[in-house]
Amino acid sequence: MLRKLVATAAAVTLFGALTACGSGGSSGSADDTIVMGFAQVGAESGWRTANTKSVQEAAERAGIELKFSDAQQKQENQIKAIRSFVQQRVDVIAFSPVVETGWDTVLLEAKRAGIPVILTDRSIDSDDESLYATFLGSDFVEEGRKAGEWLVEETEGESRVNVVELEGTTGAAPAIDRHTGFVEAIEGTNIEIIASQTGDFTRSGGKQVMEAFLKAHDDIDVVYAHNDDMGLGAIEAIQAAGKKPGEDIKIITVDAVKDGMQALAEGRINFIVECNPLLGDQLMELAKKVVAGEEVPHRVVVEETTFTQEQAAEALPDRKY
Ligand code: GZL
Repeated sequence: MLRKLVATAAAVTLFGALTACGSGGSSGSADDTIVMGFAQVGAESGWRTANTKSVQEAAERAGIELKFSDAQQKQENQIKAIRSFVQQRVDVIAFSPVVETGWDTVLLEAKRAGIPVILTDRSIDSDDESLYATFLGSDFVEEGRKAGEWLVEETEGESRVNVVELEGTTGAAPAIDRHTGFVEAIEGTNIEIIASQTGDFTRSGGKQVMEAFLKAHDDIDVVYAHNDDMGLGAIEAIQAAGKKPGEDIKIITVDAVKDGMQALAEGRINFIVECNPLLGDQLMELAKKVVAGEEVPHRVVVEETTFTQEQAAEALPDRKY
C-alpha cells in the first residue's frame, strides 16, 4: 500500500503535508498489499541464515511485499535501512537490533511518519516503549539459565569447574542476557567463569578467542559459547591443541542449528539450548494486525527447548534448520 504521491506540485504539497504529520496507514490505493521493510542484522551465523529464510518465505506465504536489507552486523547500516524504509513510506518496519542501544532517534522518525515498528529476535534498551508495537523473540536470560542449570547438575560434587565464556556481539541483547542467566544459575556453586571474551557470534571469532584462552589457561574444564557457531570454532581450536572436545573440555552452546546438533550427536558438544529462528510466520501475522490497527501483545515470547547428546541424535532427522 505504498503511498502514491499525485503528479501535480500543489497536490503533492498538500498530500505531503498530510502524510508528514504521520497520518500512517495507506493512501487508500487500490493495491492492498502490505509492504514491510525488514532490516536484518547480517549473515553471521547459521541461526541468522535460517531466520532470514524463515522471514522471506513467510512473507511470500502471507502475500506481504518484503523490502529486505542485510546490515552486515553494523548498526549504522540498520539505521540507514530504517530511514530508507521511512522515506519509501512502507506500511510496517521490522528489524532485529544488532545492539540494544542507539535506536530512539530513528524509531522516533518512523513513529512521526506513522509507520509501526516490530522488534524481532533481539530487543532494544529504551525508556520509550511506544517506539515499537511489539517484540517477538526468545527469552535470552532463560536460555542462559538453562545452560547454567545443566552444568550445575552435570558437575555436582566436583571440587572446582573452570569455565571460559565465548560471548556474542558486544552490546547485543542475547550476549548480555545469556551471560546474566548463566551467572544467576551458577551462583554459589563450584563453577567459576575464569575468562570471557566476545567472538561476535561467528565461527572464526569463536576459534580465535578459544586459541587465546587455551594459550592463557591450562585448566579449562568447560566452554560456554553464546551460539553454536562460536562453539564449532572452539572445537577446531581445542582439536588443534591436541585435546578432545566434549571429553577433555565440555562444551555448552545456544541455538541448535544443524551443524551444532550434528556435533552434539557426535559427542563434540555436550549440551545445546535451543533458540528458535523460525519467527517468520508469527512476524507476518503480527504485522497484519499492527497495520490493521489491531491490539497486539507488547511482548511475544518464542517457545524453545534444550538438547542432550541422545536427544540430538533422535531430533536431527526432523530438524528444519
Ligand atoms: C538470537 C540471535 C543470535 C543467535 C546467533 O536470537 O540474535 O544471533 O543466537 C545469531 O547465532 O548470530
